[in-house]
Formats: sequence, structure tokens, C-alpha cells
Amino acid sequence: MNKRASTLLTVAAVAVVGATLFGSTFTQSQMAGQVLNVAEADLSALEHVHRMGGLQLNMPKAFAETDCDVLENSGRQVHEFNLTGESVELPIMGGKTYQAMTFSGQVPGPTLRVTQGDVVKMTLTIPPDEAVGHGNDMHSSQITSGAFESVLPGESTTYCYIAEAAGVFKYHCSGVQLVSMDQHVLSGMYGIAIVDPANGYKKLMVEKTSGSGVIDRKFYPADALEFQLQFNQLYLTDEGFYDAAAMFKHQNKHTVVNGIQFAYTPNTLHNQLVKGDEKSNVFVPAQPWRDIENEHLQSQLLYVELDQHVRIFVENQGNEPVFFHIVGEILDRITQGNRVQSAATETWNLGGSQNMIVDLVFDEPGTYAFVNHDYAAIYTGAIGIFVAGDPFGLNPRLMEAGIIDAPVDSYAHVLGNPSSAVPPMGMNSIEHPRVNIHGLYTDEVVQQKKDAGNVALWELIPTLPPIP
Ligand SMILES: [Cu+2]
Repeated sequence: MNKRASTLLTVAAVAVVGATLFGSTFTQSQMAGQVLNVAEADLSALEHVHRMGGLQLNMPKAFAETDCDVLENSGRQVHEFNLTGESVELPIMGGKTYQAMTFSGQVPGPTLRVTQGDVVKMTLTIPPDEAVGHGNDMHSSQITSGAFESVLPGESTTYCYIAEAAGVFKYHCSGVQLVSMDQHVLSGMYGIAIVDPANGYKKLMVEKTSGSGVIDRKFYPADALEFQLQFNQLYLTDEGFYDAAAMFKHQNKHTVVNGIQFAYTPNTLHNQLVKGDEKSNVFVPAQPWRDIENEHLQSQLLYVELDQHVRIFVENQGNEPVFFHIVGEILDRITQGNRVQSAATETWNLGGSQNMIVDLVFDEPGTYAFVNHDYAAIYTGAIGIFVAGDPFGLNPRLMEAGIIDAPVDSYAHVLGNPSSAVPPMGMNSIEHPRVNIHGLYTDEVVQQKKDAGNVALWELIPTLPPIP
């Protein structure tokens, strides 16, 4: 054993002894603020360690710090995340409604976006007229669950934490002191926090074959057009109330993506654009949210350019597995946390409260269905459509109709991408050319989206000139 290895071993052993002595579970590599340069054999420091009887671990307090006063003055970026917990009646397919529980009047709740190392200051307020209390367990935090106790009607609670780990993280109501948590979450009280890696996202490598056995590698910059897709189920009685018995039996009748069944399938506008007839279906006759009368609930499609780096944040908010698959595409990269899990794979599986980041590039003009590759889930709502490029050859017609001046790379330039699927901008985000108002929202949230400049398609569509 050479001298350097021997020294390392000694220090490692001392560190273990020291950790035991001082009751710390942190190992040497996790210590902050005190670094021994063993390679340089800093003998005076080593002698100091020996005199102490072990390493006096400098506990990395910041990891556990939750005091808002301290964190707000820590020099870190602070993000205020203000939510209200409110019960409202919201639509489901078939013209019915259900008794929803929401964060801030929308399902899923607003997406929080921060950078790894930032401070989150979460405040949950419960209006006085709300019947029950609510809590919020943010999976991007690492603080004692005592912080997630329920907040009573008319009250407000704040807690702070450092978003230490990069990735996608669920947040959800923790019920009334954990009681009825299932009802609150499955009725709509869930959302995600996206924590961008401190050093940004990685560029994307896509492998192709030349046909001669040679692998061609193409690299795409880290910047990407981003979407968010949150899978869940509804367990409801015919009257629209939460059905716990159905939940225990795993018998859901509605599978939702971002709160809505079949949220990203064609509607009458797409029929008109593609076929010149709103009653002539583009895909299949099942277009549940087809009418313009459905306004912000009307189903929309997801538009991307060809050869564009697309990043999708996926969370399984529900009670059933999600076998995420895109028909006609290969998932070029799967990341969980900040670690690549797979590349060039067909399907990736998410259990309850599990997430991933899908990076991919759509290669050819066309329509691509994303699904939960569980047929019961597909047939009850877990399917949506990506449209890549101009597969319908609409550019000349759109130009002739005066809707666009020049050919567009995706229909997002005309129709926008649905606000329910567009996350807040992050450090490597490509801005969507246009965003339309789409989602399971209260009227107040619809107005907020309008005020933010999102286009109301139900107002724009009737003004478009007819396409023969
Ligand atoms: Cu709740």
C-alpha cells in the first residue's frame, strides 16, 4: 500500500469514528465548509484531527435549514410560492361536474419552477368559507413532515426550504392531519415543482445508423421546447363525489392527463383546418371535448417542430402505474432526478408519485400519440397527440387565408400550445411561439391566463376565415 492510499484510509477510518462519536450520519464527502487536502498531506490538520480524537464534523446546516428568516437572508434566490386551498365544482366529460378540491382554482395546481439550490417560501392559505383544512407536502423539500400539518379555514401557513435536488417533484395536499389525504389528492389537490439542475440540462445525443454499421451521433443543445404531463385518475360516484370504495378496488372510470380526460385530442377546429369541415374527423370519431362551447376545456394538440429538442416533464400523480409511450417515436433519453436512466427506449414505467424527464426529437412530419400503454387507461382518457411539423400541408392554405404571412415550422405559431401543458420558463427553455388557454380552471384562473396574454381560441376561432 503506497503512502497516499494509506493516509486516505486513515482519514476515512477517523471520519467514520468521528461520525459515530459526534452522532453524525454525514460522511466525509458530504461535509461542507471543511475540506482536508489529503493529497497534499496537510499534516498539521491531520495532527489536529488526531488531537480531537476524530473529525469534528462541520454539520452542513444549510441542508436542514428551514428558518425563513435565515434562508431569506442567505443570499440564495428566494421563490415565493403562494397557494390557496379551495373546493370548487369543475366539469368532467359528458357534461357532468364533480366536487373538485384545488390548489388555487386549477387542476393540477400551478407549477413551481426553481433552480437547484434556490429557496422556496411556500405559503398555503385556506379561505374562511372553505369547509375543511388542507395541507401541502412538497416532495422537493427535505424537512420534517410536521411542516405539512393541515391549515384551518381562515388561516395561512408558511414554510421555507432549499430545493437541494434537481428533477420533477410532486406536491400534494396532506389532508386534514393526513385524514382523507387520498380524497383531497385524487379530487385535484396536486401539482409539480420543477427543479432545474444548478449547472443546467445536458445536451441531447441521438444515435442513428448510416446503414453501413456506422453509428451517427447527433447532438442537440440543452435548450428545449418543454411540456408538462401529469397523469391521474378520478374515482367518482355517479353524482360526482369521491368514491373511496372504488379507489380501494382500483376501479377508476376516468383517467386524466393534466386534470382532463382526452385533453390533447383533436377538436372541431382541427377538423376545419385539416378537412375544411368541422364535422369531418381528423382522427377517430371520439372527440369528447370537440365543441367550441367548451371554451378552455376544448381539447387541444401539442405542436412541435421537426428536429427540435423536446423536453417533457412527466409525473404520475395517481394510483395506477403509467407506462409512458409515444406511438411512432423512441424516447431518446429518460432522466430521473439529475441522473440518466435510459436512452433510446420505447416505454418507461412510473409508479405512484414517480416522475421523469423525457428528452426526444421528432424526426418526421406527422402525428404521434402519447399514451399510458395500459389499454384501460387509454380508453378512459390517457392519450394525447403531438403534431410535428406541417403534416397536413396547411402552410399554403393558412397563408392564402391570411392567417400567417410565411410558412411556419409548427402550428403552435397559429394555434398556440395549451397552457395546461406549458410549464413556466426555466434556464434551458425555448419559449413557445404562442400559448392558448386550456385547462381545468375556474373562471378566475381563465381570466388570469387571458391577462397573461394567452390566446382564447374560442374567441379567435370564429374570426378565422373559412378554409374551403
Ligand atoms: Cu386538501
